[in-house]
Amino acid sequence: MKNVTLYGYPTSPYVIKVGSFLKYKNIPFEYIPVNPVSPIQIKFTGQRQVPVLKIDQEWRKDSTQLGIWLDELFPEKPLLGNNESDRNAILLIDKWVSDNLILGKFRAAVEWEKTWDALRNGWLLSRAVNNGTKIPLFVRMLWPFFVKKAKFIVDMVSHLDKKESIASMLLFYT
Ligand SMILES: N[C@@H](CCC(=O)N[C@@H](CS)C(=O)NCC(=O)O)C(=O)O
Repeated sequence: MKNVTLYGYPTSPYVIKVGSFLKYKNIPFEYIPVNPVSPIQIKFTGQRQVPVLKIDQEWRKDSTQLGIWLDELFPEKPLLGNNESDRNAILLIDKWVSDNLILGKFRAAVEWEKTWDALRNGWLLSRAVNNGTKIPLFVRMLWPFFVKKAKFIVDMVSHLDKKESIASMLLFYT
């Protein structure tokens, strides 16, 4: 039996994606919440990006690559289907989820259309983070502003095609 550990910020959709892969494949794993303010739990990786998946002594990152890795190590219940054409279709859907669906949510956190909704969402996220790893109350209060300014989110959103409205991007993400 392999030792599987998933490390991630409690609010990361990419972490939830990999957690879903593991659950779908019935692979027992330990989840270690990572503190986004000071990610000491993944210090051993020398970087800050989650999800990080550790299987026995090896660790890797990037949700799509992690799905491919899981299928290689645990071929039961393949995530990528049973033939080339299924695999290509599934990878296309996965790319849409990663690049559009998830990024639509990130975009709403950066481009506040309704201030109170954005604040409320930010505070809800801070509660989820605090449930995993404790963060000070004043940091929780400021969380919507940290998310709005978070470099990796701002960078990802800056590459988005803005022709589609946020409302339309989020239609499928409620
Ligand atoms: N392409 C990556 C994206 C992962 C990602 O952007 N993770 C965010 C959390 S949602 C992160 O760790 N950001 C912190 C950073 O990159 O410094 C994946 O699919 O896993």
